[in-house]
Parts: sequence; C-alpha cells; structure tokens
Amino acid sequence: MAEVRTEKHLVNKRDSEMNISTLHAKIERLEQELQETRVLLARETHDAETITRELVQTRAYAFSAKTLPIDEVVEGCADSLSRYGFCVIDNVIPDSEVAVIRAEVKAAQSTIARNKQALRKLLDEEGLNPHELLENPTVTDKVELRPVRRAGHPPKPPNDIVWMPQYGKHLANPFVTAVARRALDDHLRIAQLHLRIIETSRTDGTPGGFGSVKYRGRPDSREWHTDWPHDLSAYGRDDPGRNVGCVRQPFPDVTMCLVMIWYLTDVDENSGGTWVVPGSHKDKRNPRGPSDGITVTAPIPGDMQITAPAGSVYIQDSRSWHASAMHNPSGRERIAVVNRWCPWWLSVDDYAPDGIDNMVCQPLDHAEYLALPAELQPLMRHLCPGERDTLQQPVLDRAKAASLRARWGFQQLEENPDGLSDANAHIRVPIGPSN
Ligand SMILES: O=C(O)CCC(=O)C(=O)O
Ligand SMILES: [Fe+2]
Repeated sequence: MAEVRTEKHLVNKRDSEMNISTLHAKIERLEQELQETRVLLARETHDAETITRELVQTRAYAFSAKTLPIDEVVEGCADSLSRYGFCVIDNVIPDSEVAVIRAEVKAAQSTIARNKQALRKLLDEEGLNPHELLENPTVTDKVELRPVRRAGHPPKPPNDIVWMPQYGKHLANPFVTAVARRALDDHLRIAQLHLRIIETSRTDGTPGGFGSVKYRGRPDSREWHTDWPHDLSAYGRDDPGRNVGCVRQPFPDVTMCLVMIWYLTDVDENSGGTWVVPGSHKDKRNPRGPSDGITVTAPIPGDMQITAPAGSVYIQDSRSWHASAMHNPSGRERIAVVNRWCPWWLSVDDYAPDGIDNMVCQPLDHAEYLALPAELQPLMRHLCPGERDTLQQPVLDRAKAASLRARWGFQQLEENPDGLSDANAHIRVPIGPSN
C-alpha cells in the first residue's frame, strides 16, 4: 500500500514538474513573440524617426506648471520619463523673474570662473597641498573654499547655489520635487549643480556651440553621453583620484538619477536645445560603450532637440543618450543651470578624493546652508558638514509601518500559534527562468 502511494506520489510530482517546465517554455515563447510583434508594430507604424517627428511637433513631453494641476503634471512627466526617458515642465520660473535670474547666473559665471582660476594657480603654480589649503591664512584671501562632509577629502569651492540666491528660490519648486519624488524616492538629494552656458556664433566668425571651438558650428555634430552615475568615463577615466564611479553595463532598469536643466533662455534647434534620443534610457548599449558600435560625434536616427521657453525645466533619466548643442547660430547665448538629483540610497560622493574642482557635492558652510529657502534645505543638507543628516519623514514613516507589520506577525505567533500554518497559503512566488 505504502509502495503504491509512493509511486502515485512520484507520478504526480513528475506531472507537476512537466507542467511547470511547459509553462516556463510557454512564457518564454510568448515573451519572444511579444517582443517580435512589438518590433514589427514599431516598424510598420511608429518607427523611432516617426515618433520623434511627432514628439518635436506636438511637444507631448512637456507639461505646464502655469496651466495644469500638479497631479496632472506629475502623471504626464512620469509617463514621459518612463516612455521617452525625459520630460519638460514649462513655466516653472515665472516670466517676470526670468531676466533677473538670467543676469544673476551670468554674474555667477564670472565669480565661479575667477575662483576656479585662483584655485588652479594655488595648486598648479604655487604647488600647495590641497589638504592644507584651509590651514593656510594667505589662501583664504585668494580663493573661496569650504570643508566637505567626507573625512580625509580636501576642501572644495562652495556650491554654485551660493552665488544664485534668486535662482535658489525656485530650485525646490513643488512641481519639480513632486516629479523627482515620483521617479526616485521620497528622500532626495541634489548631488551636483553647475552652469551650462552655450556661446553663440561671434561676429569674428568664431562658431557658437558647446565645447572646443574647433569642434563647434555644425548642426550635425554631437557629443553623445549619459550622465553620472551612468557616465561611462566617470569624469576621471582610469585615475583613481578622480574617477567618481559608474554603474556597470548593461545598466539595470532603474532610474537612479534625474538630470534637470533649467533653461533661462528660450531653446530650440537653433538656440541650444538639448539633444536627446527618445527611448535610449532603456537601450542596453551606450554611446561611449567600447563594444557598442556607436560614434559619439555623429547623429543617431530618431534624435531630436528639445524646444522650451525660458523658465522651463528639462528633466531626464541619467541613462538617456543626450548631448549639448555644438552649434548655436541664434545670436544669443544659451543660459542654463544643470542639477543632478538622486534618491537617498545612491552613493553620491564617496570617491574621487582628488576631484577638488569637480562639481560633485560642492559644499556649503553653515551660514550658507541656513540662508537657503526652507524647502530647499532638506535637498542640500548633505552638503553641509555641520548639519546632522537624517532620513526624512516619509522614509521614517515607511519604516515604522513595516516594523508595526512585523510586530503584528509576532503577536499572531503569541496569540494563535496553531492557526498560522495556512496564514500565507494565498501567497505564491513565481520563479522565472534564469536569464
Ligand atoms: O547643455 C545641455 O543641454 C546638456 C548638459 C549636459 O549634458 C550635462 O550637463 O550633463
Ligand atoms: Fe550630460
């Protein structure tokens, strides 16, 4: 009798195993068929170039903070970020304030450049040790430097935000922070902030555009890259003192950083609109990928330039293939401020101890931190060594809820230990094939 039961049990087990492997095979077949059908559909109706043409015409990636309710902007941006890898929030800075902020950014450009030059002089010409700069009384007259939070790392120039208090009033705009929270996590940090000004063509014939003059001027030139922490050359290449780290290819399908470009001049195809390849944030290849067959300086079918009025914010997943315009025949500079926003869980400034002049986590002293608008402080608190940095309320609330739920389980164990064996019978964890 026992033998018959064992045999029956074995047959059942074999049937079940066959059933599972048939189901796995079916899933694999259907997934492959789905993928092939998607490709066919894209080819038949909506190839990349057609989608891009439509996007350029309709600006379906853009949502206005002036005319739409915040929920609609967040939904629209979340969808656009997921589908295309980018979105734009129009009218974040009111028209009436744009000119003042633009002038402030231009003044900041000179201050930052002067400070950087003075720092380079001290390091390169006078040969000072970066770690001893703050102890040297003659240095503090010549250059603005602040201690950083990370022990053992030399000081850095202050965060560019200190030169732009009017701009700082908008940086934690509720539309922008809501979109960032939706895409990243509840506790956010602004890890980098820098100016990106693109010259226009000069009357002496010097071409406008981003980068070295010798490469500028052609509307069909590009400088494709993805941004930190997906910047494959990691700022410092193979220099251990300057490499800031880069996620290994193929990038996991997770949004780890949002790049925000705050346009302070109108942008389009002739005036420094950012180049982007829609959908590239999900592509496993990378323009700088050593084995990916892409030329960083050439156009890519389906690429496009963003069009946006001054006061808008372009937001992209750091995995998006994008480029600054290398031509700008508009007759005016393209003025913009760039920031990189991260969730609390990304390692934002652990490496590159010699990167004294990179823009990673440029610090704030306590008075500068306290002078920030109250809503901006939580996003920049990690930059101020004197401030105790703790996780923010929504993250704490989540942890509390999880802890209460766990405690409830142990209460069940105390009160009804015999009734628990089937308590999770409704839970099924699918096991996929390895890939
Ligand atoms: O200038 C632009 O439009 C793009 C800027 C950019 O790619 C960057 O700062 O990482
Ligand atoms: Fe970039």
